[in-house]
Amino acid sequence: KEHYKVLVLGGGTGGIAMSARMKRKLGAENVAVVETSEMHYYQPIWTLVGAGVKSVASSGRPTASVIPPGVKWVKSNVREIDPDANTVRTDNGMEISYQYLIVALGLQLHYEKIKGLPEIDDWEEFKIGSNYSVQTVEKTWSALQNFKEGNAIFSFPNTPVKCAGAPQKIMYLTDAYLRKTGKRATANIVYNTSLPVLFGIKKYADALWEIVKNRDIQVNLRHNLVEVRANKQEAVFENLDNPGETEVFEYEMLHVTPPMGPNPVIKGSSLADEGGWLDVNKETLQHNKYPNVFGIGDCTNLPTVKTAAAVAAQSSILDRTISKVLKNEKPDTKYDGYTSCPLVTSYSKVILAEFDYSGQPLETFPIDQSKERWTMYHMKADVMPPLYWHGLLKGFWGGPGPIRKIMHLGMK
Ligand code: FAD
Ligand code: UQ1
Repeated sequence: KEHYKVLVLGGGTGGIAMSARMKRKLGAENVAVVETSEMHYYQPIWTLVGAGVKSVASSGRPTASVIPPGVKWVKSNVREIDPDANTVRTDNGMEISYQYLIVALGLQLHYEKIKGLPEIDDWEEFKIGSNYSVQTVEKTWSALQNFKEGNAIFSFPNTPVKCAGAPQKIMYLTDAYLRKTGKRATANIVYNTSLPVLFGIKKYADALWEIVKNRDIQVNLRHNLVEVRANKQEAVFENLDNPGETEVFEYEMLHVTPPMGPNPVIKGSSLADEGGWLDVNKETLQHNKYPNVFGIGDCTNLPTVKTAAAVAAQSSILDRTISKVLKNEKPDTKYDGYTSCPLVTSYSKVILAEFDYSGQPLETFPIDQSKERWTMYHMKADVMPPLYWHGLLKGFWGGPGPIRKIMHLGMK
């Protein structure tokens, strides 16, 4: 039986960032991370992979290369967490005990909940794509290139999602692509979302409504994708305001954002809240029942939008919380819910949404970020990837808070 002072579950964005920070604090030999995947992916760039701007290869690096040198990599699946016994069991039969546990297991995609959705190998034939997984993101680009005429349909599920803007970013890129290739006149672009709004924050929603109007994009609120009849190229949506009532849309291209849910390992443990998400304090990220357990990222019940930008801000807070707990002091720094969603609106423009728990914009730059800007596109496409690989994953980038303070010096 192995023992570590700090055990990290999950080697995604939050898990690797925290492994790097814990190594710096406690030494590599005191830290282990459990991750089953051979590859680590920078998921935010998949938006541009689906639109043919970047390659899928550029989004991934071997997990071995992102685990901080000296930190132990347990290459297996977490099967069971027993927080009362401070142990974790893995699929390869290991039992690992810990003094402190950091849970960063992400969320689960549920493509299987959409009735009739074909096997991924057949998606190209059926003109289906999805930017949400490494197996399906290139299918989006195929569907775009194969588009002739008809409906391009984009879905948004009736569950929490990661990066709530991503389901519509690919729609704006599709609009731009079809205009560029002269096919827009014979295309209908339709956004069918389960939400009652286009975007959760009014300032950005207003800007996006203006864009869909100007670009002749149809938005149907409270429409939830429940079935795909691939042979007929039909997508069936349920009207959430009138359950049981469905509407069938023929499509020439379908972009699926799958239903998402909590990680089953958390859901099946006493670490979960009623919904199955990791139950943490929303200011300190310490578990609400087990003081030696902490959480970060998509797996938690933090009431903010799940993004890598949020993970960055959370990583600096959690670092500080753990420092305090190690010294037997009370955690003091407070997470404000910061999250960010670079809303790609064309091949050269981004609206940079940033906000906090209050639902109010919390913008880094002293300019109106609800305007489409090429500077922000450049940031998304060229600045963010190196910031991710060399800043966030190495434990150096804790979100733009300090930059925001400098940028707003002397202003209100
Ligand atoms: P993840 O990075 O998903 O990591 C979870 C890890 O846990 C994975 O490596 C997984 O293999 C591992 N795991 C799961 N179960 C087990 C188990 N039982 N045992 C062992 N390991 C396990 N964010 C932004 O900030 N800006 C954007 O523009 C943006 N765009 C996005 C666009 C798309 C299409 C997608 C899909 C995401 C986007 N995001 C964006 C969101 C961002 O990628 C995630 O919020 C972020 O990666 C969450 O980090 P995490 O550590 O919580 O989870
Ligand atoms: C961010 O910190 C981050 O994580 C590295 C992202 O994920 C890719 C983002 O998309 C954004 C926008 C931020 C916030 C950073 C700045 C400079 C506003």
